Amino acid sequence: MRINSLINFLNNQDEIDAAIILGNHNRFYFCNAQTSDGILFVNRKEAFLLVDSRYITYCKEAAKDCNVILIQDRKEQIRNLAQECKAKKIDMDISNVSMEDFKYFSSCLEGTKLLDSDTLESAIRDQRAVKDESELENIKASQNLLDMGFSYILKHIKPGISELELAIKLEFYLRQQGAQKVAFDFIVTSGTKTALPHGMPSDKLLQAGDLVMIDFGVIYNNYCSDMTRTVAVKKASDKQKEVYKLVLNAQKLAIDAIKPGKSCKEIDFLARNFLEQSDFKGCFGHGLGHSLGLEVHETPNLSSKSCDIIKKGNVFTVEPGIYLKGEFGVRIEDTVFVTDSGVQNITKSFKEELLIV
Ligand SMILES: [Mn+2]
Repeated sequence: MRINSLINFLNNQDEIDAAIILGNHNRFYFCNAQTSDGILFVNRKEAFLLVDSRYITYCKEAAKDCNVILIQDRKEQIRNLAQECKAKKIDMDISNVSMEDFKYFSSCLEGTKLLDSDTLESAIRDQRAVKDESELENIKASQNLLDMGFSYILKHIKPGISELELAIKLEFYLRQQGAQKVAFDFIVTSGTKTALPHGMPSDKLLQAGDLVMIDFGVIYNNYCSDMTRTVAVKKASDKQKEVYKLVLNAQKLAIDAIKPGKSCKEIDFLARNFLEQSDFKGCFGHGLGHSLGLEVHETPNLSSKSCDIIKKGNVFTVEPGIYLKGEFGVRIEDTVFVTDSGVQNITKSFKEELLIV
């Protein structure tokens, strides 16, 4: 019944008579059909999903709460839908839409203005930020695969294996366990490369004394997961252990403070300020975390620039790090669900101290 929320939205807007949604994730979110192409047209009464012959049979079965229509003359069909509901202004969801698409849709309409305001997008973003029970279950199942993957890959971390081989082994295992695909290119780095927050795996071989940073995520049942662990190969220095402990404490400080009503900004500040007060000032450059769901990066973000207030049903990654150029880096990333009074941490992999494997 998610379409109803769009219909209600339109009925509460004086300036918008209908909406066009092109982005794959938003389209899927509202009509439950997974296609790489299609148009969702919603007016104040009902919704129409326009798809081509590749998807028509599937969508007639899978799509919920909308009229599924075969695309024949796209231009004419869009114009007719706008005219039938006497729309003067149509707002287009421009997230994931090119300028070219926007111009094309504008040219389809006669006597109807196509808007590119942020009103529709922000309403959709706000709705998607609050996950329902089934979404939480899917994210948990997706994260569960990562916890299995981490246990699996620990067995393969040893001197002489390359970063790339570890990344490939991990991906292959996760696919075997049922992941639809990876949510992003895995980050598997070692030694001084761990000081790059988003380094890419190479044929570099692991050595005793290296830290290994593994940041990975998959899509399961259309929902993303994302986690990071940093471990040591065979031995760890006191400095590596100290930095690990600091990052872990910064993460715990933030996780313990997350609850409905707090601002995203203040959670970011808690972890950031804690690390700034340490001997490793200025070594944490990126945001503390992001939301995830159908996409691996969704809003709200736990960042110093965010103006969002935390709500029950939000999902956040919490991923502080310390990066020491030319030496090593440590990042620890968990995913938490916001409950009535705090959070539920769904990342179960061990993190209490720097693992030496
Ligand atoms: Mn992340």
